[in-house]
Amino acid sequence: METKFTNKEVTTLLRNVSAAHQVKGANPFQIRAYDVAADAVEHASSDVRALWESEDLDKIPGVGSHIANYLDEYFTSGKVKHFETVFKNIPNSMFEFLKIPGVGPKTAYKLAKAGVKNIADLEEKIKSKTLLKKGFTEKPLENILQGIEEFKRKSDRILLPVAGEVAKQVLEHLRKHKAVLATDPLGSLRRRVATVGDVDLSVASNDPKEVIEHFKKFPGTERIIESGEHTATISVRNGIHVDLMVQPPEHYGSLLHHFTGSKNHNIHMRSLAREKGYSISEYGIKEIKTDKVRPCPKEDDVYSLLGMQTPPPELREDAGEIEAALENKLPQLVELKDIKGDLHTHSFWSDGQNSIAEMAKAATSLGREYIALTDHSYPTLRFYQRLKEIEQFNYSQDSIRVITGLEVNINSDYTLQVPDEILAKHDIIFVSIHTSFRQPKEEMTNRILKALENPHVDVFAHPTGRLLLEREGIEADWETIFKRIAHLGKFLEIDGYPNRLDLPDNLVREAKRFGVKFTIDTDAHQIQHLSLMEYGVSVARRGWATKKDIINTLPYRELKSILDLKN
Ligand code: DGT
Ligand code: CA
Ligand code: CA
Ligand code: ZN
Repeated sequence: METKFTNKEVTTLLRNVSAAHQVKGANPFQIRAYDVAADAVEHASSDVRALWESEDLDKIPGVGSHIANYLDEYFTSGKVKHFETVFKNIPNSMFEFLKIPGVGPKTAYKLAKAGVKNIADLEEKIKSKTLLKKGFTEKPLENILQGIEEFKRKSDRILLPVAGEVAKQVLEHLRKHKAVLATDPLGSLRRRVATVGDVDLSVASNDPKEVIEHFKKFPGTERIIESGEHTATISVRNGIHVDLMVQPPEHYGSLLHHFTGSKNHNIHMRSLAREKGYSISEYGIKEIKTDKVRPCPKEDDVYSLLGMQTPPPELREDAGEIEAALENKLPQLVELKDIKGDLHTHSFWSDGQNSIAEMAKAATSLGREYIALTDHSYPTLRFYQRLKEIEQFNYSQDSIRVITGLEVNINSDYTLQVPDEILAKHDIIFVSIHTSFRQPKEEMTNRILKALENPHVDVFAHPTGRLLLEREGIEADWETIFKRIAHLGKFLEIDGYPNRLDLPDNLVREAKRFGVKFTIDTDAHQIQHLSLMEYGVSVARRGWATKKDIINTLPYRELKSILDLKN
C-alpha cells in the first residue's frame, strides 16, 4: 500500500518500533524515546510531513535528533533501514493486534507466535476456545474480546484542535479572495464538540461561483468531492472533508444558523417556527400566511424574529436551550478570560518536560495568577526536595503563586499511592484512576468513594479516564459519586487536554445538578500545553457551567480560603 505519510501513519510506525524493541528486550530509554516521539506526533496540530518539508521537524518537542534522522529517511525514501532490522523475525500480525485497545506488545507477540493470523482470526479463536488450549487464560481473553469490540466501534472522527487547524488554514486561504466578505467555522466545530466528523465553513459573498472556484484551489486539496453553485466539498490531507457553504450577505445569518446545527436543535427550531406561523431555511424566514420572506443577515435576526435569545453554539443540542432562550433564561457561560489559574500541571519532577520555574513563568505569560504543580506521586519522587524547590521559587518572585500539589493514583485495592503524611505536606491533592480501568462498576465506585473520604484529597481527576478515539471510559455510579463530592465540598476535574476531555460535557451538566463545583485545567506536561485551557472551557460551556461553578475563576486569595491553602 502506498503511504501518504499522515501523522497517524508516522505515529503507528513509531509505536511499532517501540513494540518491536519491547519484545526484543531493548533498553528502556530507547523504548521510551519512541513512545514519547509517537505521542508528540500524534498530538501535533500540524502535519509532520509538512514540518519536515520546511525543515521544522525539531519544532515538535519530544522528537529527538536521532528519531528525526530516521523520519528524514522515511519521508525521503518511504522506509528506514534501521527499522527494518528491528522488525526482523517479528510476525506482521503482531502489529495488527496492537490496534486492539488493552493489548500490549508482549500479548500481541504471544498471539502472533501462537499462529493467530489477524483480528478476525483472533476473535474466532477466542470464541471457539482454541486459544485456551494454547496456554492462554480465560479472563485476559475476555478482555481482549472487549477490546476487539471497542476497536470495531472506533470511528474516523478527528479531535477538535485538529479540525480547528484545518479550518484555520482553509479560512486563511478563503480570506485572500476579494469576493469573500465574511467567514465562519460551523457545524460541530463551532459547537466545540470534542470530536468532529467533518469541517463545515461558511462564506458571505455576492459572487458564490468565484468563491467556490477559489476554495477548490486551496493548496492542501487532495480531492474535490462535490461542487455546486453555493456549496462544495473537498478532501484534504488525512482524508478530512471540508464543506463550504456560500450565501449573499443578506442571507448570511440564516446560513450560520442552519449549518451550525445541531440537527436536533434545527428540527426543534423548525417546529417552533411553524407554531408561530413561519418556515425557516438556510435562505431566511418565510411568513407562511403571506409567503413573505424576511432575510436574516445576522444570526441573531433568526432567533429574535421567533422571540427568543440566541443560544451560544455550544448549547445547541436541543437539551433545553430552546426553552431557556424563549424564557430569557440562558445561563451566562464561563469564558476563557474568567480563568485565573491552572491547577493540574506536571514538571520534570515526574513525567513533564519542563522545570517548575519554566512552567510557572509560561503560566505567568498567559496571564495566570497561580499554578499548581501536581506531579505524579511516584513512590521514588523526592517529595521534600521538590517542596523546597517550590518554596524557594515562590520566595524568589511575586508575579505568580505556585501551589504545591500531587496527582495520586487510586490503587485497585482502594488505597492511595502514597501515605497520608506525604499528602499532608501538599496544598492540593488530585486523585485519579490510572490502572485497572475495568473493575466491575460497583467496585470501581467504591474505590473512588473511598479515595474521596481521605481528608487530604481535594479533586477527583480524570473522572472517566477515557482517551478520545482510543479508550472507553470506566464504568461507575456517577450519581453517587457526584453527590458525595458535593457533600464533602470537594471538586471534580474538567481536564482540558484535547485527547482526554475525560469528563464528558453531559456529565458536567449532571454533576452540576448535584451542586458539584469544578476545576478546569490543562494537565500540561510541557509549557506549550498550558494554552490548551480553551478545550476544557468548551467542555464546561457545553455542560452549561457558569463562572461560579468553576473554582479556578477565583482570585488567589479566595481560592486560598476554599482550598484551605497554607500561605
Ligand atoms: P459532525 O460533522 O458529525 O461532527 O457533526 P455536524 O453537526 O457538524 O454535522 P454535519 O457536518 O453533518 O452538518 C452540519 C450542520 O448542518 C448540522 O449540525 C445541521 C445542519 N444540517 C446539515 N444537513 C442537514 C440535514 O439534512 N438536516 C438537518 N436537520 N440539518 C442539517
Ligand atoms: Ca460537520
Ligand atoms: Ca458537513
Ligand atoms: Zn496529570
